[in-house]
Amino acid sequence: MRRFFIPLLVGVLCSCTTKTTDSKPNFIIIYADDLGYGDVSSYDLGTLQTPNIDKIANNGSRFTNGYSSSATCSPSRYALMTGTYPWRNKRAKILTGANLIIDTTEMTLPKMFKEEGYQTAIIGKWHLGLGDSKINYNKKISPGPNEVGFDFSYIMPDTQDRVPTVYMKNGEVVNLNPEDPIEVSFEKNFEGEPTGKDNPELLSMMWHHGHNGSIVNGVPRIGFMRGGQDAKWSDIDMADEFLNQTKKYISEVKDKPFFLYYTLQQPHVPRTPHPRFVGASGMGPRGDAIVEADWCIGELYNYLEENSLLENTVIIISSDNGPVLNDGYYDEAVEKLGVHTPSGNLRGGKYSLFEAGTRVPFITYWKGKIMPAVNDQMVSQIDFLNSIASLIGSEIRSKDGEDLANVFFKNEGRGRNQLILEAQTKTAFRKGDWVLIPPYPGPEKSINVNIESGNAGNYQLYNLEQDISQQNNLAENNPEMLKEMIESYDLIRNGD
Ligand code: NG6
Ligand code: CA
Repeated sequence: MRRFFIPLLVGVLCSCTTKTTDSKPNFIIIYADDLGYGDVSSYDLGTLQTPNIDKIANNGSRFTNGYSSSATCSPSRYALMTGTYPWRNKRAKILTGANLIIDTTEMTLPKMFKEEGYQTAIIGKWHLGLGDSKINYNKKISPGPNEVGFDFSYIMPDTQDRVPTVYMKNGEVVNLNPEDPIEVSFEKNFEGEPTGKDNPELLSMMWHHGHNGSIVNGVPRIGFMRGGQDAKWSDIDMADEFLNQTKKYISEVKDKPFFLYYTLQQPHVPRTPHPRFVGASGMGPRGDAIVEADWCIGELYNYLEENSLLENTVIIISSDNGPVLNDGYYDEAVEKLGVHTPSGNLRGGKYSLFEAGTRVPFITYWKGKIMPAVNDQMVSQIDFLNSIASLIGSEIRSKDGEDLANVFFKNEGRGRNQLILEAQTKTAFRKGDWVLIPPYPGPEKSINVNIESGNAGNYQLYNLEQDISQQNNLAENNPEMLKEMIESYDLIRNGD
């Protein structure tokens, strides 16, 4: 007996303290910004062509009922990182120069990966806030991505349309000259600095609403900035910069499992495709920026293939929220759209409680492991944490996520039965094929962005199986279903 006991004990101890990482696949989540359900051509709902995403989608699982958690950016990103509904966190709204909205004690996707022996990185847009007091860009800023689980971060702090227009690497502004410190304000301009509002003659892109603060590279931004001249990014080179950073990162870490969160800036405003993509779509800068993003994804795919990493890397592609055309600049997105339909056959778009706010392109790919299929199960980005944890052997589970590892990575089994959807702090509810939108005050359509908000005086109830475009409100004629939906919705919203 004794002879067997000791090796067994050693074996048990080893498995608890040092986790084996040999067989663990790498993970890359490619997260686009404002890419619509109809913007990816494999979905066959629009006319824009995205051949590189299609190649991945057609050889992996292409989800037709895949959701972001919110119809705007920061809340969706918060939910993806934490597996927690954004409406539970009062600070999970669209951020502008805000502090970090993830508690550093909270479990996150990258932290889970780290516990499993992974190396972790974010390259691209962050938009979850930085620091815990007034931000000083001239010093190392903490907490940020590195304090919530990323070993390496190379980020745009908020969005491309907000100051400061600088990259940050591991908490520090890249290329900052200490003799030319950065000052940032979202309240008032710095004396003597031109703005989009007062100096239209300096602009290469005109603002439509908001976006009339400091001018960088001829583009007016949200907020005011002074100094940091050497650190300012080049907008047209941003896609190449993030792509090159991802390749560099992979080349450095590829011998051990890694998680890379590659968060593209496209096609969020300002849309500034590199000149080699200008005119590529025939739809103006928005279409061209999507073609550019598609190219980046193709380049990354090729890089993985060339380095024999494809077989052991799970690739996920999705978007943080639905599409918008005019989001604050005159950039011909509306005029040159032609017959393309960024929202596909769905109603609404970015900011909206209707389906196109949160139902987004949603693709999982794992060469040789995920058999190609179109999957109609309901899934959400909020489920990534639990599902990936389950796949790689972690017991960590989040508050609101479900373990859909079989659905995501095997194309087997059932997805969610119900899901709360969020748009600008308002919530809707999907259960089965039914969607409930509670009454909300406010305009039915935002005049500036020209998107239906989902606000209405009465309850709205839609059946997506019969009416995917949400044209027929069935609330009045289906009092029992309405009651059932309200009860299920209240149970989650009012639960702890
Ligand atoms: C809004 C901006 C919009 C966009 C959005 C964030 C105005 C008028 N509108 O406040 O242009 O930047 O914030 O988009 O300033 S998101 O995809 O990051 O949520
Ligand atoms: Ca977004």
